[in-house]
Amino acid sequence: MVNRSPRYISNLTRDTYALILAGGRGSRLHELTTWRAKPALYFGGKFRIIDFPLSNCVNSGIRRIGVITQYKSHSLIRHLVRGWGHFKKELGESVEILPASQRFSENWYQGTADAVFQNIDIIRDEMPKYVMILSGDHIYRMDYGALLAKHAESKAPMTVCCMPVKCKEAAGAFGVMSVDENMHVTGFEEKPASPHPLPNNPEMCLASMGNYVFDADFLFEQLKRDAETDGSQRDFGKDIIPSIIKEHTVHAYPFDSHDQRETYWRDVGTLDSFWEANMELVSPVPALNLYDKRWPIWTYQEQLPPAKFVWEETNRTGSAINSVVSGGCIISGATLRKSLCFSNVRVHSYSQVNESVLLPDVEIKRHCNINRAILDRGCVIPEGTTIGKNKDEDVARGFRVTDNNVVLVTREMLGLPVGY
Ligand code: ADQ
Ligand code: ADP
Repeated sequence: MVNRSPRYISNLTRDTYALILAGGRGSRLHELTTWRAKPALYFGGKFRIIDFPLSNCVNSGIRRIGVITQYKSHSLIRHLVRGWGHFKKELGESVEILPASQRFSENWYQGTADAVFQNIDIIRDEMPKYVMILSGDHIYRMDYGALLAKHAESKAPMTVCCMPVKCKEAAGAFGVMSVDENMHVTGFEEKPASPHPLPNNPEMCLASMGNYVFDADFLFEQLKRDAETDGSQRDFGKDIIPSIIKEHTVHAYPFDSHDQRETYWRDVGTLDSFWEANMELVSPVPALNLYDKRWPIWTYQEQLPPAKFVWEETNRTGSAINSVVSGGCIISGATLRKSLCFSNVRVHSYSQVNESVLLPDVEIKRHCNINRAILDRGCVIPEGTTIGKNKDEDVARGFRVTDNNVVLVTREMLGLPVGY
């Protein structure tokens, strides 16, 4: 039986520095991440992906956070400054932005371990007992306090968060591990072509979520050792974990969602999975509860007027069915079904929008018919346009159509200037 003092968890979270890795491109999202890093991508009607790990930290009581940025970080940094810049150092809180700035060498961040190594002095200054390394790429709600408690009790110097994933989904996509009966990691392969299945289920394997907890001193030693190892790609999944498990005990922590209805964790690494995860939110009872006041997802809130729905004549309805509509939107004489509108979207009369994700500042002119589309920020769809009905036509117009027939349209594809 574990003996826990009343302040056990709060002492652990206070002793922790969280580092969110937010420098990756997310190349399978194609043009959606041409101008922004994947963690800056919009999600769920008003959030960006990075808001999820950040909110998990705050809701778990971890208030010292560093965000490591590299690739196309402008919109990410702007969001962090506007939405997460209010932490007070004098209260022991901080969200620090750590861009690649060639502090230790002439190189930008190489792998993920190098990105942490190049900030080692900044982390040391915080004097944490534990360092939590989190992927900035995923949508999930997780109580990191429970994870820290398990880490401290296991006495292992490193813990890797994991969850069962279908082998065919994990192949080439996730780090896959094997564990013994004590949940100690006995094997780890980064993105294997044929993942090692679970002993009791040949179709499933144990995937790493890319979230780790380290005893701080142990992490510093391992990063230094890795930096001195020839041939290392300076990556947690490729180098650090496979090498540590040979000599040290590494604990595996199975992820149990904060939301007990389902273990909700989405990678949204492809256009199809991004579209699907957004579509899940417009179902009557989605697996991800964004309305849970005990686990709020915080974000930058622009000051906007309320969403407005305008109905003018008998044959024109301004309505939204099974949809999510954010502030500043005007749906006028148009019908939205199973769709998400981010801030400041305008949909004009006689237009129909079905199963679509409209990012901020999109405008759909009159008499349009939009289906299974992702419209990037600032797209203006000309009057009378039909999207998502004829694949060849969409491709001929320069739109990207996925295998699942989801159509991505960006400002560039419409001939509009980028940098909106
Ligand atoms: P991936 O997510 O494919 O696999 P990677 O591309 O290294 O690995 O990205 C990990 C995180 O680091 C992401 O949040 C990304 O944004 C960020 N990142 C990538 N390169 C970076 C850099 N140079 N500087 C700063 N940040 C960077 C990882 C693990 C797998 C695990 C999956 C779970 O390696 O073992 O299964 O996450 O999704
Ligand atoms: P439509 O293409 O549907 O005719 P409009 O741009 O003319 O679109 O807007 C239709 C309706 O939307 C207006 O009659 C008004 O009720 C509402 N609307 C448009 N802009 C605004 C605004 N700035 N403030 C309040 N309501 C507006």
